[in-house]
Amino acid sequence: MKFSLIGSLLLCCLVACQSTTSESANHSSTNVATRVKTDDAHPGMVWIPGGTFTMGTDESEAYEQEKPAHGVKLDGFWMDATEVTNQQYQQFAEATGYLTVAERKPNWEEMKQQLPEGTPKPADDQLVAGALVFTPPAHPVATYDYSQWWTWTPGANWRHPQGPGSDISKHMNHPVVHIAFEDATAYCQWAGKRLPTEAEWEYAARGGNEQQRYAWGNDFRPQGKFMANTFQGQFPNNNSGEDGFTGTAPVSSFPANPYGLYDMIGNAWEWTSDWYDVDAYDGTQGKLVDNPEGPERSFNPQNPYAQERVTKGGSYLCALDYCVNYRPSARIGTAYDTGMSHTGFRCVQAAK
Ligand SMILES: [Ca+2]
Ligand SMILES: [Ca+2]
Repeated sequence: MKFSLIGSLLLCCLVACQSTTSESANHSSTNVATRVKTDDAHPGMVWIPGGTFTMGTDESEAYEQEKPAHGVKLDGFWMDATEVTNQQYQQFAEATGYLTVAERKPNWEEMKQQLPEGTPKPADDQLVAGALVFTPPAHPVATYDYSQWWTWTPGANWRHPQGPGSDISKHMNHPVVHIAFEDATAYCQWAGKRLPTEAEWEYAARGGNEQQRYAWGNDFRPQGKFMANTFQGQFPNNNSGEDGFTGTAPVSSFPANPYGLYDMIGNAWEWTSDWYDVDAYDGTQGKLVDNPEGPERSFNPQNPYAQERVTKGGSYLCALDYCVNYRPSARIGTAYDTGMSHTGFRCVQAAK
């Protein structure tokens, strides 16, 4: 068995990146003039001007949970220019003594609320602190079975991303990972900020490029250039690292979008404050929704017991032959209490 029982239980709480959509070709790119605005009162942040945009997509190859495209109106806000880094999270942890979910012994009473009724309690020696680490198999595997590459790893957390024996000392400018929803929320509150809503995140990621497939245009690699840290090769067993990185990359290793935001697409998935409901956009067609804050509850028939929040942007593990979630409209649910080696976040702040 590759997994302990507890790891298998936790995997029940995960949503798979769904199998591939095929890639569109021969699109053209649109250049949008850069309009980065910063100020001294918001260090490390950029201003996202208010406005309206089209959220979601009607693209035939997109996943159903991204449809229909609909109008959204947003107030302006400040947003961290980069994913929160290990260095920044360390400052928070040292200042507050905060322990992330992955650093705490699991609470069975809380866990079982997200599992099918009657799920047996694991042995006490398996209820240990840990997280899910991407562990590529040595050979091709069926891409519907994510237990083939996610390994429950006792001792894995943001300080030890690959488990005991690994550390972040040479990766302080990489995005912090193994961050559960409450870990991200706690950091943002400490910093006087909050998590973005899904609408804010998607609007910011688009950078003013309306309804283009990718955040930077319609070509995945304009002029052959990689625009984000994703996965090249055969997922999950052969990561060629053609873009320069097989794992996370230092933040801002790839070009910023027109608002001055780095790595909205790829590198680490990013938490938003919205509950994940696959039907969240039902009934929105033709409407202009004002500053939406998401649905009232989590709803995902593929993962009916989990309480999921929306994560956005894809990661270094999103591949052309699997997942294709490195698009602004892409959205998946992630169990709020799950830390994974590809999940991080950034914060926003209201205008003031
Ligand atoms: Ca990569
Ligand atoms: Ca990201």
